[in-house]
Amino acid sequence: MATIIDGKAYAAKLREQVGAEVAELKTKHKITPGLAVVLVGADPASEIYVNSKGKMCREAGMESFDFRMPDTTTEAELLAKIKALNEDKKVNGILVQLPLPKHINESAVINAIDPLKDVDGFHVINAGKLATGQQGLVPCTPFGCLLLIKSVLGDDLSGKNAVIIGRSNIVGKPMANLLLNANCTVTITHSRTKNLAELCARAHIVVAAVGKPEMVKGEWIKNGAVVIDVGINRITLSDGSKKLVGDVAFAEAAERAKAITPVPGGVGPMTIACLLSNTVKAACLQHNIQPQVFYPPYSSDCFTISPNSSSKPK
Ligand code: NAP
Ligand code: LUD
Repeated sequence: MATIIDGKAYAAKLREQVGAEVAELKTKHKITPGLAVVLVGADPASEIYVNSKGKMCREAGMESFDFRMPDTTTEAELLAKIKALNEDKKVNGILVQLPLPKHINESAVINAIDPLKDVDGFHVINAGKLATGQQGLVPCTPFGCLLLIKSVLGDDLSGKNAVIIGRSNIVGKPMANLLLNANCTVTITHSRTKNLAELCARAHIVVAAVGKPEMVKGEWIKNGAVVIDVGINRITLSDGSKKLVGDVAFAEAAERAKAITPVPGGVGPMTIACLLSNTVKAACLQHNIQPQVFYPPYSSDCFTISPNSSSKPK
């Protein structure tokens, strides 16, 4: 039976380390990192994530600036908001929660964010830096996945076969680049991929980011693989109750995997913890200070398998 990777506990530990770095930035440099989160519209799931981002930001000792805009907001109005946040010295990180209403061009909005404040790592400059192996801000979800993978396999992932299911700009592609930079042999798969089950069967690492409930079957998984389930799907059971499930058939996959992330309590909490870490990183970069938490290299050696140990980052 697989070890269940406790993303919630790892995320709490990472937030604790971020909090310690924030405290040091305040005392040594008189800087309080600030994160601005912009939500356009009232999607219930987005509201939950955005509230949680603000709360955890404040708990880590940072400033949180919340902006709620109606779903009738025009692209020009949103771009004007971003311009103001780019110019605001108290704001070190800017995040525009996705998805945006259909009438707004997402890339135009993302690319209007100052790349040094782009704590989502979605700006084309940060995407390009990641793709060419240069330091930049890295997307939170795949970065969290990498840390969870390293918590199981250690820092050296050289030569591992990694199969990523999904090729979105926010998860699949940056995940592939992170694992490629870590010397894995990476296969990116998507809706047109043939023989997905056979490709998965050769993978030491499987990352599923599809958005299809329990699509990845236990029999696709190689014995001893590490399985990271990014999917968040809200399904309705036959008795009418609602349940959150991932993209992986968890019980089946857990019979073969070495380690597997649950949904909820796996990748989701890591996304938010990595956002806080990116905000501190951004504040440091803007003030020419060397950041500490996971920067560089993307080491997990301060992030031991025991989530309860209180070791400080090295
Ligand atoms: P997305 O933009 O919808 O991309 C989904 C990807 O899955 C696409 O590349 C698509 O292929 C591929 N796909 C669809 N059906 C497939 C199939 N039958 N076989 C193989 N590939 C298939 O989604 P996303 O934004 O990456 O998110 C994926 C999931 O992760 C969602 O459930 C989302 O809610 C969740 N998520 C969770 C977090 C977190 O923090 N836990 C963060 C972000 C996203 P094509 O490119 O060919 O269409
Ligand atoms: N947009 C994200 N849109 C959606 N789950 C998140 C997320 C926490 N610009 C921008 O935060 O990084 C983003 N940047 N995203 N997501 C998804 C994606 C965005 C998803 C789940 C969770 C963030 C989370 O904490 C909990 C868990 O898995 O344990 C469960 C809570 C729940 O109801 O999903």
